[in-house]
Amino acid sequence: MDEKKLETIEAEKKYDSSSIQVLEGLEAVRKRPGMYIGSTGPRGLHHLVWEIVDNSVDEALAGYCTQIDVEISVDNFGNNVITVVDNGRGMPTDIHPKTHVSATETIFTVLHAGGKFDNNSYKVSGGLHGVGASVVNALSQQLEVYVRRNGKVYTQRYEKGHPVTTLEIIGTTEETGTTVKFIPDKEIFETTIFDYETLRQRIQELAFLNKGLKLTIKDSRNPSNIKSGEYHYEGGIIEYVKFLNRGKKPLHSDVIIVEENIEDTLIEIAFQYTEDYSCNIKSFTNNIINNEGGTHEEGFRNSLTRILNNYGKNANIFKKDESLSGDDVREGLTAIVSCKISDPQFEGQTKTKLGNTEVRRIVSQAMTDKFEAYLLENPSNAKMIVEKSLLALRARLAAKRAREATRRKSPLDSLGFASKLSDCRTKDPQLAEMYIVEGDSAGGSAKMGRESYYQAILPLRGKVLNVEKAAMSKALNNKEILSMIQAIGTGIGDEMQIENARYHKIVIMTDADVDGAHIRTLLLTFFYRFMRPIIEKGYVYIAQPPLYKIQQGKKVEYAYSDEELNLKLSEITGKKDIQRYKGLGEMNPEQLWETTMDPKNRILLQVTLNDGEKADEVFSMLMGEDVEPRRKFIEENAVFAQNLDI
Ligand code: 0R9
Repeated sequence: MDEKKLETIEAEKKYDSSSIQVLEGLEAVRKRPGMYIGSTGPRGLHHLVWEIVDNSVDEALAGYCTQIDVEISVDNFGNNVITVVDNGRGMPTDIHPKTHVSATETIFTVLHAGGKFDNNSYKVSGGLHGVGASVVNALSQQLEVYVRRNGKVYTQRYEKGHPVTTLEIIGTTEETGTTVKFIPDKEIFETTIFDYETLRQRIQELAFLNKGLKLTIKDSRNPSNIKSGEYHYEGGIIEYVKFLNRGKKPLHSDVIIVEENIEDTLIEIAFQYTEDYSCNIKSFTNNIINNEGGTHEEGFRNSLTRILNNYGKNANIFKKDESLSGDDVREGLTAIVSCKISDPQFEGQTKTKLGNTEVRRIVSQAMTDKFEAYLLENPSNAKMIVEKSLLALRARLAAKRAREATRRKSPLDSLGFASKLSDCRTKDPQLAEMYIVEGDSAGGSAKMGRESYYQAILPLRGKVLNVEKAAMSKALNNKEILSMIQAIGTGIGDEMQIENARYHKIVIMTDADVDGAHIRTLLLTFFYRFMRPIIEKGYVYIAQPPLYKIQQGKKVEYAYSDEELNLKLSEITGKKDIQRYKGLGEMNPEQLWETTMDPKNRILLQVTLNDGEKADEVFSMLMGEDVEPRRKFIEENAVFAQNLDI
């Protein structure tokens, strides 16, 4: 609540009027929930849990809470119930002099009350998070709080944000802590069913990001299938890096840690090189992931390049004129960059990019202090890291020379070979679409069926690209992948310029079989690793061809899922013919246009960063040495790849 409102309340000195003011605030939340929690879909729903858990994490950061438990259960009416328990000091329960109600009630009924009452110094929530317990309360059909403090147990109950009891004492206890139990309001949310895996993953992430803090999760909704997890990492982000590198071969056994508190900004960086070629940097501010990076990540990247170049020069490892680029020093790198700061500024498309400029310098200073010392103290690891980067540099230069050589030999196009791209006529990227189509025959149908003014077709031959056999580095040298890079027009990696994208829709169209799933995984992994901005901008889509054709006399209908097929069949009486499409090649040009390419009928799934990350994991798994998960992937995708958003 802002200063002005508090003054009005104080002037009126009346409990009733103040509580009316308060409720006005929460009505606004119910009227426009999206403004406070982002959406009323599954994301917004899960956000409620993080609002409550964040308060407990803040108490842990203040040094008073060591354990947080989250449970999903159901009540007698089948509603999902969330319970969050912490063992902190317990929320203050005393009557607040300005609002004339207990601090607990104020926290749950006044918008943004948190900052007014706590000591502020440790509260680090930022971004969409930290809007507080009152928002959760406003959007819950029921909420109960239990406070264990001063030897007593206090409780209060609310409905849709309104208190229905006063804060009362119901018992005694030796313990301290806070419990919040809530049922999201069905009138507000599109769904009120929580996803265990979503909650579990974030809880594990919070455990990695807050070393020493124990977090547990339990899903007791189905008595015959109770799920639970316990996460507690004394090593914090060091263990996070080890976790991300499981299944990869580390180049050096230890995880390098840079930890410093400079100008009230806590910087924690953990990183380790592997024999892999990809780079995985995750950055966080106040426990919230920054998908678009920001000044902390820039500081880290820049200093990594600077420090390794300095070391290589001083140790006489480089041949003359050799200088490592950012891409070179990041090959095979896994890193967590986490900062905790009291006034985070966010920018970028999704407001997930850290903007505080001072952080760049602070991270750079911390890296100089700690990573330079590490290299001097661990000369054999230092040499391995610099030499790995050097290999990347030399491979990059060799590939460039080879490209230039072919270009001179045959002036077919800038890549030195005839691309199979059938381009569209428009040059307006906002209108232009590129279909990446598996197989020459489907490519042919797509070419004939398309609307050539705005649809370009690039056929990729499936066999060539079987990801089981092709490492990402091979994919990079693959002619078809190269023509795809050329067609998109942005370049890749460090040199990528998103504003040069020639299409704002890049549609992956593959068969619904194992090969198709492989190729899709490869392409998504490739985009995720080398052209991430096109995913961030939402330019990448997955086409969804129909699975069935239903013919009754002359009438033809299509079904895109088994459910749809059953529904359509139940509506049809009489003789019908059902064809199950095994590949795009089975459709003629008109059918392909009508079902999969015509904006009027087609279903396109927009790829998110999360999809890219998952594809990257699947890809690593497919490349890995473990046969079992690969067999499972093939089994799951063999019948039909229904789960298109892997
Ligand atoms: C289960 C979810 N837990 C919480 O929401 C929670 C809030 C909270 C808290 C304090 C301690 N534990 C908590 N758990 C706290 C206590 C004190 C000072 N600051 C914070 C204290 O004892 O002095 N609070 C978060 C906001 C507030 N308390 C406050 F505004 F009421 F002070």
